Amino acid sequence: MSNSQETLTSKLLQDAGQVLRDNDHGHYIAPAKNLYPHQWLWDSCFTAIGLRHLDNDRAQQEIMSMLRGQWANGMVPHMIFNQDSVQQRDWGVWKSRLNPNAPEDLSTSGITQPPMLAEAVVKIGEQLALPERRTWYKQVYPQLLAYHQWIYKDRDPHNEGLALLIHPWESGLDNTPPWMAELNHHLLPWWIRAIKAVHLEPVLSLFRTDTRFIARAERLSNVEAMALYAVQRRLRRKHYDIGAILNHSLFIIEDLAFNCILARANQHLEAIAKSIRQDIPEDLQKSMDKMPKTLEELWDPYNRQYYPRDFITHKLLKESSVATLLPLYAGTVSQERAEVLVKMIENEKLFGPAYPLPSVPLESFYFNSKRYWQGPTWINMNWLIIDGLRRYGFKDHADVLTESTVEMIAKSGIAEYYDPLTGEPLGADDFSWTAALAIDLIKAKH
Ligand code: 9WN
Repeated sequence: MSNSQETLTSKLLQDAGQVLRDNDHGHYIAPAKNLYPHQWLWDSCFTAIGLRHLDNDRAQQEIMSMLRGQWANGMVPHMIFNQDSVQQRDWGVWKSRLNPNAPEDLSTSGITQPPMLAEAVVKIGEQLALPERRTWYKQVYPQLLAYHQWIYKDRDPHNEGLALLIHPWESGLDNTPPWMAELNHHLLPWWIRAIKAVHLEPVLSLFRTDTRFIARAERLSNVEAMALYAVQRRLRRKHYDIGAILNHSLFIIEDLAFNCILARANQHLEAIAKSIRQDIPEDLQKSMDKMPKTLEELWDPYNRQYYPRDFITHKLLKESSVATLLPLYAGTVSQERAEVLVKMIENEKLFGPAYPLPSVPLESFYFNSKRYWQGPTWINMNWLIIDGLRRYGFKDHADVLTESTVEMIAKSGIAEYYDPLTGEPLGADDFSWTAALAIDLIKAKH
């Protein structure tokens, strides 16, 4: 590393630490100021993964704080709401207590997010000597186990070995093309169709708060944003009861990103259980064992890539996104398949622009270098894929991507996402998981 690179890296480490301190609400670290005042599930996990290098106790607290929101049925909600009165509007929208499983003493959303918890627990554990690590594992294991049991019980009703999602927010990649294509083709509520038909979309801006903070071109379109709220209201009408939702909703997807993360989370859960000499309950083990085979059902031999699948029709949803590369992180696919994915990363027309990895391949109809999950580069995706590349033995690719990622953040600042063509920062400033994962990419010893 040259002297100037070293200076940039140490400045980035300092800035990243500062962002985490600034976004700290005491018992949890919010994703960013203004736009995201609440606690989000996978944000807290990514944040803890970086925070462990600065303060491992605080990283543990971040996880325990997220687990306060766990429902009686085991679900870990995707958000715990900030209880300040200013934010009441948000939890008023969810009304999670319509469901008897929701906690009494805090307000949460009624859906989940990708299961990054086990990964964060293990990464925190790596910082501890064996006896303390076991104590930590014992502390979280019952809740972690209950969460995985809930995933399979509620979200795999046909015992397929794949989890289904009921809202794009659960995928964490809110307006990702496969979900948006489904939404546009089949599921827009009549009133949004009517507004579209008479070209009145701009009126919808009146109902949005996010675009007060972030340029409109960098967020979801008005139609997408309203459609996602409409889906949320449908879930609320069903009191977030999965039986009722499955009976009525058509918007049910076996999401690729979520299931790849689940595959890896299962491996971590098994390792945690083994280390503290616990047996995974038989039902859960059976479901988890289905994973390598069922993930392979999402492979499309024609386009030679992985896709999400419609739960009801079992049709692959053939719109490509960065999730296509996440089987590398899952670690369950063959070396041969991993090589196909690596070729896509190398391809300049797909995932290889100047500032990779774009959230949508460049040649996709949906690609827009500034629009949220439809083009920009997100650091959590890079982190997951770097981790997968290393485990499949693509060390050089992992090193190159780590370097380009860290350089981009050092040059452009700690943003929510980045333009993959120019490296320009986009979305919220001082974003927690970008800060935390930059720290981890710099500090983690491989
Ligand atoms: C809805 C907090 C979250 C991330 C998601 C990202 C975005 C929320 C939003 O922000 O989603 O959950 O308001 O758009 O898509 O991945 O967890 O950072």
